[in-house]
Amino acid sequence: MKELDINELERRFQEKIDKDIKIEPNDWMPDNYRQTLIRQISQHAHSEIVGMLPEGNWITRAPNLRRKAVLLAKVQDEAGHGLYLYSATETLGADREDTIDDLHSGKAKYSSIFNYPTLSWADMGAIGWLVDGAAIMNQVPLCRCSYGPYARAMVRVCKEESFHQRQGYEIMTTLANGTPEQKAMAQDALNRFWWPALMMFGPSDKDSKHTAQSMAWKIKRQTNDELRQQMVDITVPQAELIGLTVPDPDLKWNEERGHYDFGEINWDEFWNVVKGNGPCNKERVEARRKAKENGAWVREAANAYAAKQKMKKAS
Ligand code: FAQ
Repeated sequence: MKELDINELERRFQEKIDKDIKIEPNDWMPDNYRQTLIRQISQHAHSEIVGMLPEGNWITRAPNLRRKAVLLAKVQDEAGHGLYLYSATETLGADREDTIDDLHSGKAKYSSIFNYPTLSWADMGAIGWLVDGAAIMNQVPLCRCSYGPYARAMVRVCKEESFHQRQGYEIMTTLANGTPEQKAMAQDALNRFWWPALMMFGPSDKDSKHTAQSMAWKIKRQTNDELRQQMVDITVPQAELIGLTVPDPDLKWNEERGHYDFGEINWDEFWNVVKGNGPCNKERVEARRKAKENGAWVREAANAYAAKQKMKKAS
């Protein structure tokens, strides 16, 4: 194709983006747009799947049948989110097995938050409230992402995340209104998950290498810092309402800005976890590798069955 043609294709593509017309799988798109989406959506899919592990750890230890049933449903929802997202990645021409292999080899990232351990039942509350809360904050704008399949997947995902957030906050509310020991457990979970939840939004805008281009393409609709600020503004009053204290001595309402000021994130900790050196990184990737190994017989049986069906049809 001539240089001029590519320029024209790019011009038309950007015009669609500017007019808020969705880009669909068979539409022409610049290679970098495709690669950016494959990177973000596959990492998002990995996050959903790895994100099942910290909570999966508590299904057998839920305090009663109702809590167990709800947690089981929530963890299954995360599996569903992972599957929609892997499918969305496939619409861009990526091979699902390759993207999963990238997770297992450490080449692909997944959200830093899932590299922290879940030490008590209250962590199920903190994850639902804060982690799903942060996920919703980040994903509601993604429902307006310029790439159709990702935007549409996000609509359903956000509805389910909203139920997850409420169940987490309900656990925290129950514990915070319980015995002093239960309240202390809830506070301890908030203390451990607050900062990692704020880190989920990614590096500060000045250090975010992808934001400017992703905003121009309307993949991202808000910057990492804007979303983080919204999370703080919405969550602090929720903590106050149930009598818990956000572990940030610099947290203060700023009347002039109409926002909370908050302390500096420990970016060394963030990058350390992103690079694979968090408390549970190795354990998480190992669990996913083992799951793939242990499921090999299912894939083989399914392939054998599919081949047999094909032969039957052909004969
Ligand atoms: N952890 O230039 P930016 C959930 C990487 S789903 C690890 O700002 P971008 C549901 C980033 O990939 C949670 N790595 O990048 C659930 C990039 O590296 P690369 C996941 C991170 O893409 C709840 C580099 O740093 N949600 O929780 C993180 O513009 C409960 C530079 O960063 C999504 O994936 C991080 N926190 O913005 C499940 C949402 N932050 O790729 C179970 C979709 C940044 O060049 C239980 N993704 N990095 O090697 C996004 O919105 C964006 O990709 C951001 C990062 C905002 C995560």
